[in-house]
Amino acid sequence: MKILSFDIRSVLVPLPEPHRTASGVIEASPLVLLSVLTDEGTRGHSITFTYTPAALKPTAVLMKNIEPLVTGQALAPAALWERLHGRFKLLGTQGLVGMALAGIDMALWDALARSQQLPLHALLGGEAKAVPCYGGIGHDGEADSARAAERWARQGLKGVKAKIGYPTLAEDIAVLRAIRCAVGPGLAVMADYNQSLAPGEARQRLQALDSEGLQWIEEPVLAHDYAALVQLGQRVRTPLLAGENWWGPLDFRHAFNAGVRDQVMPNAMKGGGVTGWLAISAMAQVYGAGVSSHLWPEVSAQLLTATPTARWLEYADWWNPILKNPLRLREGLADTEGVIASGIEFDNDAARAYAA
Ligand code: SMN
Ligand code: MG
Repeated sequence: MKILSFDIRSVLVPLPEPHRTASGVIEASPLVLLSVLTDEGTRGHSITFTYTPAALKPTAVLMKNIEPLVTGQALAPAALWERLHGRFKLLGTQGLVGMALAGIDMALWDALARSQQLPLHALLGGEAKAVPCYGGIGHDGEADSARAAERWARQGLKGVKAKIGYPTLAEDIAVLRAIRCAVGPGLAVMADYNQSLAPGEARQRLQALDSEGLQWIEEPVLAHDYAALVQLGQRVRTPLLAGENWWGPLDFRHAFNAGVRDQVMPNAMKGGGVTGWLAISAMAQVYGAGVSSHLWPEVSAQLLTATPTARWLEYADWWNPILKNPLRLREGLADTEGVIASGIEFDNDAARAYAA
């Protein structure tokens, strides 16, 4: 089977509610929707979330410019990943190039699984398994964070994750306690600093949070300060988690080399698509590290199902408006039963309505 062409669309999908982060408010998801067509008529789809509208068109243009390197080639995603990454060694495969390559890789794997009418996890050799899901909460203060947590709990999610890193530790604690109060003792509560602390302050704040019963504390310090993360992990009892900002298997290798052991959280796009995820998953398996996902719920549900050390899926409904069949949840677990490929198929009317 050969790859014929790309269909690339850019959309801006408004969020149900603005998501406040330490680096600004996300009001809409800038998404590149890629559909690859094969000479046997099979299509494969992927979503590339560019975080900021400023990166939307450049990412779409990059994908279009990479199309001639892919068309006419056999549908062999892992081999193509290797070849394409080879072609971009001089420029580097982080940032927009990495995002475009990952979007292409995810669409090719989707096409391969769809051509065999298999769920992606089955194509990868996995068997159906229960992956617990949690919902994210923005930098919303005490009352609104608690309300958001309650909504996730009502939907049956098994955990909630709050963005913290308020001006004071007291405010961080107040938000986390309000959330715990809202969801009760049965749900996992996670906290995310989004890289906002210097190592010294991180040590003080995280030691104080050790008695809050958190499932994990995410990205307390700069994502690429692996040494600080590992040192912090030796002084804090709560598990630490990072990985959503690590680019491809090589950044994960650096993290494991630095001593990260307990768990990691790849992002299906920054991690290098499906092919990158498989390398990361294999490393995590060798080191005995748990793997949780960051956004990309549909493809991540499939990937975690095929990941030996899978832990949690980060659920988000932001991209549901442009999907025919968004990821289903059953009692707080990702429901991949009956899903073909990654499950991603675009609602074309919606894609037109949100065209950027
Ligand atoms: C996050 C980052 C970027 C966009 C949304 C959410 C966050 C997370 O770090 O872990 O969910
Ligand atoms: Mg995070």
